[in-house]
Amino acid sequence: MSLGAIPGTGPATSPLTVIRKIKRKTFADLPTDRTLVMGILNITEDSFSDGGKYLDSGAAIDQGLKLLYSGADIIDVGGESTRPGAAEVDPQLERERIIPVIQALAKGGAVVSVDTMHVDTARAAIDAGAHLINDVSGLTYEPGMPELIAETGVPYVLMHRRGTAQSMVTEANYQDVVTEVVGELRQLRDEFVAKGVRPEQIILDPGLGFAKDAEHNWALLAALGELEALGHRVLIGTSRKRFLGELLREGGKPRDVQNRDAATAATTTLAAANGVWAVRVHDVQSSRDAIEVVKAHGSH
Ligand code: PMM
Repeated sequence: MSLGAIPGTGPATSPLTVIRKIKRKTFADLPTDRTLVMGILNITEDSFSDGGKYLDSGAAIDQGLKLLYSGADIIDVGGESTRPGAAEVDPQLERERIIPVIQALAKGGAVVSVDTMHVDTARAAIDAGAHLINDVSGLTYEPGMPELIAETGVPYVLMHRRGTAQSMVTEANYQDVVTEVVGELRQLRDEFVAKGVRPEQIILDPGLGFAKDAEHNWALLAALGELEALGHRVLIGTSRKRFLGELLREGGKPRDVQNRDAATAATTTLAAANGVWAVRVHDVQSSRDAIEVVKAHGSH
């Protein structure tokens, strides 16, 4: 889809005119009567599902608009892969990848979230129009991040992860994964609040797949209420992840990454039925549909 294809704009309208005509959205405009869908836009070389597809800004903006028009409430833009073993991306390169895309999508009427662990990138993203910061650094967050979030007042996803992309596979050791993840998130939350972040800015995420194996992920999914009991919005990311591929093994091998969307939508159903605030997914429509089903069911 090109920018000129935004509904109601007519074929002769230039993309820039189109963008100027669209009302910018704010975080407060997001629906509050159902679970939200955050569409994933990775501008990276090596993300496990969409790596290498959107390195060109035009392709990334087109994909962001596609996500938006298939029903995404939020577009999560990332310039650094978080997969286990992924090489770190220079924050300058990360910014070059994501800033033009954030600017275009925010102008185009999207609520934009930015998947970054870097304070300088988070600041540049907010200046470019991003509405929330999605930080997967977990227990290894950068100094200065709480202060930035307190100063700007933007919503902030505090995700659980032990170790770095290099070390997290070996750090998936828990006696009681639910108690430990909830306890570590509570501790992180307290650190952010002590530095001036308002509790309502904080969105908690158990970080499925980040220093967690399949059993850990299933245990956390079965105990979402314990996380919600901390009193914050909850976000989860299951989309196309390895634990779904392992569940659906075929011919002795995990199900292919591109063929895990039905399973992802099933986890969205579980999340929505448990009152989760938002799900982070690659395929937006199947999760939006699942949420509508849960909403209709709940209204009878
Ligand atoms: N998962 C990935 C990346 N970012 N952010 C949050 N908040 N939660 C997640 O579970 C999460 C994330 C990895 O998936 P990707 O490589 O498909 O983006």
